[in-house]
Amino acid sequence: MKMDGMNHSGHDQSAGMKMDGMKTPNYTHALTMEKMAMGQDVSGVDHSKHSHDMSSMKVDLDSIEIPMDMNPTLPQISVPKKEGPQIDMRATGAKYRLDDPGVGLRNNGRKVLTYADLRNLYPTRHEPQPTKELVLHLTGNMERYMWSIDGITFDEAPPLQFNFGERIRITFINDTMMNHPMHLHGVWSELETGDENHIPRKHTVIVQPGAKISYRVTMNARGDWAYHCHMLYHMMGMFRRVQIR
Ligand SMILES: [Cu+2]
Repeated sequence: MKMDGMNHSGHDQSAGMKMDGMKTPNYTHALTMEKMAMGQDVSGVDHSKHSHDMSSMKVDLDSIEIPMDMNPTLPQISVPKKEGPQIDMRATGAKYRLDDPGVGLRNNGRKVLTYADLRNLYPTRHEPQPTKELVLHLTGNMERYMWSIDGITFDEAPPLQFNFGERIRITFINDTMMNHPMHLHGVWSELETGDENHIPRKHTVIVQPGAKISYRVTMNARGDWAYHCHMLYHMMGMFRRVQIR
């Protein structure tokens, strides 16, 4: 079976997971913060022409960007994991690659929009920082076309349980060579793009092969919710029940 135009037969695993020199998003806000700390103007207004106009003292709030810590130290939620033939590869050194257009769309001469370009039109709501992190590995065996999360399929997995109102950071590491659009029902997935002030709120978040992605969730909807990959053929394994109590 051939998928996504990739030839999976007999591929070298290390070569297969090699990143093509991709980098994490370039954040300009650190520099912006530095300038502001030094008392420099960051609003882009030329104050020299109207230095007596008090309105020019106004700081453009939109330009104040708070650096986002992409590797915060948070207590980890422990989840069961299983090794075995259901996992045929691991993404060692998975990185945030939000600016990567993805397989087949890189360096093709066109501007390709990526998650790094996604910006909420409205300022981020004032939500507390997450208190815990849930790290999940998207796992599989390409040859056997088996899919799982942390090596465990839906029928074997205990539900993921959260307390109502909890603020959680979820990080996915995609150990496979396919994209997995992960959908957590019932609550918003607030994607970490690097821009702390305009965090996009999503339902489904695509996790690219060999990549890492993080988002924040406020568990503010009581009930049992589906959490799954949106690829129909992956869903049986890449599925979890989420319980918010
Ligand atoms: Cu999938």
